[in-house]
Amino acid sequence: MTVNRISDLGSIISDLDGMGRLVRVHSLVDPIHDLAGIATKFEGGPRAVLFENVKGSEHPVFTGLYWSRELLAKLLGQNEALLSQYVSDRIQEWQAAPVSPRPVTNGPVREVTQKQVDLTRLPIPTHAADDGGPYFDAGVVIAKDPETGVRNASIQRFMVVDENTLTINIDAGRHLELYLEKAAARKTTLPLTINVGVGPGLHFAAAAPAEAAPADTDELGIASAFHGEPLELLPGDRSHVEMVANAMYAFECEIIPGELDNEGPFAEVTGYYAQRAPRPVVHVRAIHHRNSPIFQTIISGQEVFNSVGLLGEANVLSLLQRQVPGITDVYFSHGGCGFYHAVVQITQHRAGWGKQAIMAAFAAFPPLKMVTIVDDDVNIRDPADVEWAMSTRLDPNAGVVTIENVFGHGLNPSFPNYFGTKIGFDATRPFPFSNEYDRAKMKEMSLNDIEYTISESPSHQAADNISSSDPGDRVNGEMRDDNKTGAFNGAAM
Ligand SMILES: Cc1cc2nc3c(=O)[nH]c(=O)nc-3n(C[C@H](O)[C@H](O)[C@H](O)COP(=O)(O)O)c2cc1C
Ligand SMILES: [Mn+2]
Repeated sequence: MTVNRISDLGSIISDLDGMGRLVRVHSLVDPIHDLAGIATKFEGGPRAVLFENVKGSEHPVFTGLYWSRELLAKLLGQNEALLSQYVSDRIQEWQAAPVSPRPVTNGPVREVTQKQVDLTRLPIPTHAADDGGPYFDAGVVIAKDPETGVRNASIQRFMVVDENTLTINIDAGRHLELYLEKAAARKTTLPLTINVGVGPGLHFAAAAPAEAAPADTDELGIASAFHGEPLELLPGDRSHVEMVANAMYAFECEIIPGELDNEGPFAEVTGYYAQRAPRPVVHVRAIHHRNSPIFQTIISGQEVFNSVGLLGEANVLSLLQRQVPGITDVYFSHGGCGFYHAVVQITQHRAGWGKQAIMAAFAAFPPLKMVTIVDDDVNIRDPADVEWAMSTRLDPNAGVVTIENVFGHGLNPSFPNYFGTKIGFDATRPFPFSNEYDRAKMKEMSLNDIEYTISESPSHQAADNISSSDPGDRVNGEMRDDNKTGAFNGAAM
C-alpha cells in the first residue's frame, strides 16, 4: 500500500479486505448495545470489523482500526515493535519542518449536505449498557485559537442529546479548554468541525499530546508528515474553521461558552464509567458526508491504548532518548490502561540514570501514574519479564520514588479531580554490575536446520484450526523460530 492511501478510510477498508484483515458483519445489527457487543468479540484481534447492515440507517459502521498493534503495523508497513519509534520520527520530522495543510475548494466529504440537520439518521452507536446515549468518539475536532487563529486537532467524545445537539467531554488542560476560555473572555462563540472517518495519520495528529504539539503549533501538519503530502482542507460554510476534504463525515458545530447540559455516563478506556455531569453543549449547524459514507466508531479500550497510548509512548521515547543516555525502548503496558504505566528499557552507563528516567518520563506525559525502569535484558512487552525484574532487582528502600499531590489523568479514579500520587520503580541492576545479577541464558539456536515433529492430540488440532486462521500464524518450526528471535522486539499483544 502506498503511504498516502492511509489518508483515506475508504482505501484503508478495501486494503484491509484485500489483506484478509477485515470482518464483514452481514446481519442486521442494532447500534444500541448489540453492535459494540459484537465488536468486542473481535477486539484486539488481527482484523477490523465492518458492520454492513445497521438498524435504522443506510450507512455502515467501521471499528477496530487501532485495537491491534499488529494490524496497525501491517497497515502502515512497519515493524510492530518499532511503531512508537516510527510515530516519534514522524512527529520529529513535523517539528523540524512542518508541512502545512493545503486548502482545496471541493472534496468527497461535501458530496451530500443534509437539508436539515438530523443526527438521528446516522448510525451512531450506543456502546455500553449504562452509557447515557449514542456517542461518537472517533471524530477529529478542528478548532481555531480565538486570539491567534492557530488550528488545533483533538479527539473528544460527544454524546447525542437530540437531532442537532451534542454534549462534549473536554478534559482539564486540553487545548480546546483553553480555546473555550478565550472565546468566553472575548464573548464570542467557539466554532469547530468534527471530522469522522479519517485515516491513522490524521488520527495520530489529533491524539498527539500537548507535550509534543504545544498550543502555538498547527498540529494538523503532523498528518502531512504521516501521509507524505499535505492534508487537504475545505472551507466551512458556517465559520472560518475548515473540514477534512476526504473525511467520511464533517459536522460544522458551535459551542456557546457557559452553556452546559448533562453528558455521560460513558464506558471509558479505564474500564470504568465516566460519570454523568454538566458539560459543554455543542450545536450542530451542518452535516456533510460522502455519497456512501462509513461511520467510524471506537470501542474504548485497546483502540485507545494504541492511539492515545501509542502517541504518549512515542513522546516519552523521543524525550527520554534526548535526555537520558542509554534509553533503548519504551512501552505503555495494556494492564496500565494503555497510558498510565510506562515501562522503560535502559542500557546503564552510570549509576542513578534509572531514577532520572523516571522523572523524565513523568514530565514527558502527565497522564502517567507509574513508571518502571528495567535493564536491556528484560522484555518490556512481557508483563512476566517485567515482574521478574521487579521481584529480583528492585530495591524497595532505594528504588521506589513517589510523588504526592500531583496532576494526573481525571479518568483514573485514583486521581479524583486530576489530583493524586504517582510511583516510579527503578528495577534495574545495581551499577556497576556484579555477576549475581547476570541473567542465565541458553545458547541462541535456530530450528531451521533441525528435524522434529510435534505430537498433537486431535482436540488440539481442532482448537488450533479455530483459533489460527491466518496461514502465516500456523505453528511450524520456521515460524516459531521467527517469533522467538523477535521476542525482545515485541510479543504480539
Ligand atoms: C478515541 C479517543 C477518545 C478520546 N476522548 C477524549 C475526550 O472525551 N476528552 C478529551 O479531552 N480527550 C479525549 N481524548 C484524548 C485527546 O484527544 C488527546 O489527548 C489530544 O492530544 C488532545 O489534544 P490537545 O493536546 O490539542 O488538547 C481521546 C482520544 C482518543 C483517541
Ligand atoms: Mn493541541
